Amino acid sequence: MNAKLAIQPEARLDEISEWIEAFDQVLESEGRQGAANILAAVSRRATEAGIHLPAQLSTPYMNTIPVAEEVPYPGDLAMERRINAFVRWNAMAMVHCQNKKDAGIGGHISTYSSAVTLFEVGFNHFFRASYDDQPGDFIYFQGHASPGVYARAFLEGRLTKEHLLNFRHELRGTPGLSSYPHPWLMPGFWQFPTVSMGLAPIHAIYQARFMRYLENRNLIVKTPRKVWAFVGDGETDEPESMGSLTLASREKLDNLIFVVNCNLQRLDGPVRGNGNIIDELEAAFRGAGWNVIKVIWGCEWDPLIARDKSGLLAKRMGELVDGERQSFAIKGGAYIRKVFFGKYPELLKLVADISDDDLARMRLGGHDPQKVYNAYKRAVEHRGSPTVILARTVKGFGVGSAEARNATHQEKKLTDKDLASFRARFDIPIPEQAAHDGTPFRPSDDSPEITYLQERRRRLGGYLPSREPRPFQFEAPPLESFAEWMAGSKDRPVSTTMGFVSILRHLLKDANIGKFIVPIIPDEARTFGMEPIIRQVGIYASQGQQYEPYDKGMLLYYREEKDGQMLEEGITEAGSMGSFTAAGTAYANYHVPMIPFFSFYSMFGFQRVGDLIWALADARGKGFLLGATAGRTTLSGEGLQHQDGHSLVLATTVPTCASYDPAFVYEIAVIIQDGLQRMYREREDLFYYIALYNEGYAMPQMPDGCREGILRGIYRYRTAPDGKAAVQLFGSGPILNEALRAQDILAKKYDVRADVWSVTSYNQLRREALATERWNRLHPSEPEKRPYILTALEGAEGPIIAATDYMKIVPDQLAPWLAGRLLTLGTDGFGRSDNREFLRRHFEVSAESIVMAALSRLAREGRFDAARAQKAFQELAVSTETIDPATA
Ligand SMILES: Cc1ncc(C[n+]2csc(CCOP(=O)(O)OP(=O)(O)O)c2C)c(N)n1
Ligand SMILES: [Mg+2]
Repeated sequence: MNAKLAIQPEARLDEISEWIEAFDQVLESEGRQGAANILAAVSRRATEAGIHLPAQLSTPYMNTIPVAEEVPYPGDLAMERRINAFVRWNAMAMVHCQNKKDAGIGGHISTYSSAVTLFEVGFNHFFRASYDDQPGDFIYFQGHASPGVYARAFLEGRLTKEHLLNFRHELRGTPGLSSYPHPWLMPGFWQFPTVSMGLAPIHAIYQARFMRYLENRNLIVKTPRKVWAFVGDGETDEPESMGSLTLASREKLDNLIFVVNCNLQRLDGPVRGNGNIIDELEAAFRGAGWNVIKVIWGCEWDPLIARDKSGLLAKRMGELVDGERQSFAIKGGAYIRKVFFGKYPELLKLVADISDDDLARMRLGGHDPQKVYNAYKRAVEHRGSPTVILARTVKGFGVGSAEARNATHQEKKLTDKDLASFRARFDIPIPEQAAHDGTPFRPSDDSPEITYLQERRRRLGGYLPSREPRPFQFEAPPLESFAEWMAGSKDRPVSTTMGFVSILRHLLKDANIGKFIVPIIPDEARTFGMEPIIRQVGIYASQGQQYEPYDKGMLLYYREEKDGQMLEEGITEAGSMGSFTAAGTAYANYHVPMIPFFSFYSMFGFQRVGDLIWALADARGKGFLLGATAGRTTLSGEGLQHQDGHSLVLATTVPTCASYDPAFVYEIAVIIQDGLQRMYREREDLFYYIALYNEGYAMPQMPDGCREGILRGIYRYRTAPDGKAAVQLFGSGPILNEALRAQDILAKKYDVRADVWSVTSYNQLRREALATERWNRLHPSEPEKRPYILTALEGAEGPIIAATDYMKIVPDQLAPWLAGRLLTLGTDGFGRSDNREFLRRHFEVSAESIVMAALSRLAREGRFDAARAQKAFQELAVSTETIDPATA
């Protein structure tokens, strides 16, 4: 019998109570562990008998930690309550004042109002800062709670009143505060950009994993430090929030603590009006192997729960949907009595001696420091898996008429009445004037509150958040050490991907920097020919290799090691970006200059994980992103979803991303060597995107004098065979070969001379030209400067035909400086499954198409016979009447 049984607790009640009694006796005599063992054995027996009980992933709607197991609060509760009141006030005041001054400037009051206790218990008792050589905790703060973090820093004396009064005014000559956590904007303060929902959770998981990686590779010492992530309950709907939970449990990341601020609301309304977000999250996290701690009810509920012998209170707590729970926070004590307790007459008796006002004041768990403290303590002490704390709070807690309302998220200003009630509710001890105006207020340095707060932080090592990059020693390998790749492949066909892999293998052996390199791969190593790297440095496996790989006898066996260097992430580009970001910011967070090289299928890069790349830039991340299998016509066979013709367009949108489209392996060597130098030696905050292709061809020797051109974006690769060129051909990536073939055809068949240029980066050329042009615009009385693109093209005449395996808009970026000379061929439109020859013909980027573009343009300029040009289309079998590939 395999059917699932429907459990009917009412059936055979007598017999069931006998079993329960027997169990109670076992519990008493054997203790909790003994009772658990017996239950597990009975459950096993039931399975053997073919009985399949429904999986039990959620527990009653109660606190996970029973009162009897709580420890007393170690701090001065009354004092901390006053400090909370000050932080609350200032967080509210900074948003309130700014919106009075500058209507519509925005900011959030409600998110932090619900999170105050969650943050403050952490600040006063748990969050460890780094001091001397002691590394601190990492905290991912809920982005919309930033006013609270600023308000605390103000009380700590790290920020001034001027800072608070310039919240969201960053461009006024006085130091302002950025809206949300942005290390780019406040590099000494924020460590982690968190405001794009879902990114903090995934980043925190991969950060905790990367911490273990560094420990297991002996690059940092092992410490009990933690990664805390404060997450909104609405935020858990983002796939990135929940998508990597099993990695955290699989890797036993007990250095990771999620705190989900369960105020049951998101921006528009309830997170699960008709359901129950806490139960849902409990089941998901528990099912994923996390330690779950629910903090639902505050201390005021304890005596009621203790007196409830009928179990009805627990039943009532669990049977509501979240839409109903929201009403209890809004409608006051009489309503709570009538609707919550009144459902069962027995429950009304429980609260008979409690006034309506007191009923309304019964706190939820997330607002009770005692409950929050105990949950944090358990989480910190827990071993073997990550912990999630599901803390029940009220959105807009204390924000007068906005509390728990659907619109509370957007509330920016309080009315006079709300201000007064806010102050009264939290008993905020501030002067009358500040209270009336709603302006920031800080007690004096020697006040008991500030003294207490400073002492707590002193004991925990200092202030948080704090981003403190330190100088580090770094020797980039000199260009000469790449001689092998400068020399060319001696006619052997090699792809730029293969060339890159061999450069990476070389770097991994480098005595100075080899150990800092982190190769990251999302299940694509074989596609890129990276198997030798698996063998060379091993795949990081925190458990080591617990099996004998079947291919152990082979040279390139699948090698996993506890101190393996490569991160084989499986099929998750988002997760790989999590690792890339952790590694690429390790120079600041761990003071170790880790150098990530993340190679991925380019089509599944920028357009899939673009927001994570943006956050990497915000975090001042470094490293190399390698968009392999690049190009809409070079990746043959795969078709529409695989062929990438636009990553370079997206790359140019990220201000700190230097992007390149190299044709030859020596160009890659030059770019990587310079990148290491700039990012790690000169400590520029930028990262690289390099397009890598899988077409093999002979790699030439590096011509003299082209290093600067490679780095700046263009150099003349082959001048016209004899005589002065009438036309200039630009090519990038493998399409450079098409330009070279076109150069031959033009010379031999049509007696037209052309120069061929390798354009390694239209993006970099445009940025430089824009910067130069801006300078010229701002300095009309000074001699004009010339953009590099014009200096490089000095003396090169005639039309310019630019051919690329990317969209036409990539070369077109230079149009403003090329005075109508530019004609672009590119791969706009959806890809197709076919081979390179047919793809290039379809997208009109073949050598023949380049020739025709040149002749056509020369004919229009009256420098080539038009009829002859028209005839040449037939000679070269270039169709003039096919459908435009851009719309095909
Ligand atoms: C990716 C993304 N989408 C949308 C938003 C806009 N947004 C900001 S806060 C918010 C609601 C947050 O709700 P929740 O996570 O429950 O946090 P709470 O404020 O309730 O604590 C939304 C939709 C965002 N910041 N990021
Ligand atoms: Mg919420």
